[in-house]
Amino acid sequence: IALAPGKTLLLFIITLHFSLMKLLFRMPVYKNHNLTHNHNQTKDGETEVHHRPKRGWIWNQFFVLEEHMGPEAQYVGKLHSNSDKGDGSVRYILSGDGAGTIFIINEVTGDIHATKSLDREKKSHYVLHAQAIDLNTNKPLEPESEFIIKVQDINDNAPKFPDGPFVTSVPEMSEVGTSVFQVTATDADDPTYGNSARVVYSILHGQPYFSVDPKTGIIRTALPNMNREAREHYAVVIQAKDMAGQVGGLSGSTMVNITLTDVNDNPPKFPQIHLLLLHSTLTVGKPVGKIKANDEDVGVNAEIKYSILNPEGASMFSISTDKDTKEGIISLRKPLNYEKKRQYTLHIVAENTHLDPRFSYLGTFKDDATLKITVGDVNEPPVFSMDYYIMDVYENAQIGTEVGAVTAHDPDSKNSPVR
Ligand SMILES: [Ca+2]
Ligand SMILES: [Ca+2]
Ligand SMILES: [Ca+2]
Ligand SMILES: [Ca+2]
Repeated sequence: IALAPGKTLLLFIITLHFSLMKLLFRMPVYKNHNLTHNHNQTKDGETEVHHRPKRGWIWNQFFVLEEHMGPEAQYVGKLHSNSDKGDGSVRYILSGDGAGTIFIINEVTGDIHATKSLDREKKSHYVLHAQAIDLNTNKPLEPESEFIIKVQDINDNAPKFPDGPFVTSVPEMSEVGTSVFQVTATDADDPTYGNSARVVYSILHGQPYFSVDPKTGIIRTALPNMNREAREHYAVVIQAKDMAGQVGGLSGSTMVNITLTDVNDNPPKFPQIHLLLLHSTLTVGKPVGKIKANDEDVGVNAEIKYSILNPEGASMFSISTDKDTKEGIISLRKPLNYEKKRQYTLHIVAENTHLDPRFSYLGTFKDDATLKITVGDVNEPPVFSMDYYIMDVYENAQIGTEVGAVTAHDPDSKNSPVR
């Protein structure tokens, strides 16, 4: 912008004059007693100096330390006008938050003290107004100014887990590092100053099975092949410590109850060889016996389908699964004929219906058993007292081992057990 030479000169003079006025008459001289309060520590531990703007005749911010326990009132700062010649003709007046109750000013010297212990977590700053009055003229020496007394944080609050304890789960056999749960601690101290609210997580109880990320609080599995069938429940205790986890920090802890959920990593297994004695008058279509394969898993992972493999057995008997007991229920397809056939052999297979391809390397998830069926005659003594009997023999039992007793009675001799 092109200006006439005279005009440029005039602007310069006005600027210079204004600056001189500020230097001579308006320069603030009020100091906070504790210079360290002018420094704010950043989260990374670096110290940066805050140059407070000099507005009007006072600094716009004072600091007072919270939870002050000393016998004397805590010095906050001083109001002072350059027009104060020290002859007692100036009165300093404080108004606003806590003026006259918490913050007391010496009207002559301008010294401000805090008379009570303050809690930053209840109220972090106070907005006040300052006036300087000339007693001779009863007029303000300075324009009324607003300033803030900021309550400086100390680390007087331990981290807390307000929502704990927690309940969660993770599938068994999960890969190491699988995320299970995230805990978050709260710390009421000032998150913007120092490390009073800077929390680090650690695991107090639950190793070596689980770990926790020190920064995020994410709990992960830490051990491979964690087996629900061996151990299902874990009580993990997580600690949060402020001061970035350093010695002297305050800490709080919470419990995370972790349950391993089931995956299908166990095949069904027949524990025994079965013998079945049948009454020859049994009805077609009705259950005549049952057989059970055990599966260490639960829910769908333990669901079993039974089938009869040999055609001779399958033509005479059928098998279905009892949904509640997971037993194989054997029924007759055709009437028994004691005179024609008294022995049957069933080759029965039990297999899981919900397979997990991750565990196919463990085998086929099926097991088979042989069931020997003997048909008893109703017309001849001894008479069976029940429709059928199951006698179980452990697979590795020695030949000749007693496998069970059939309770029966002979009509001719009283209550003599028959073996
Ligand atoms: Ca704290
Ligand atoms: Ca605090
Ligand atoms: Ca299973
Ligand atoms: Ca399992």
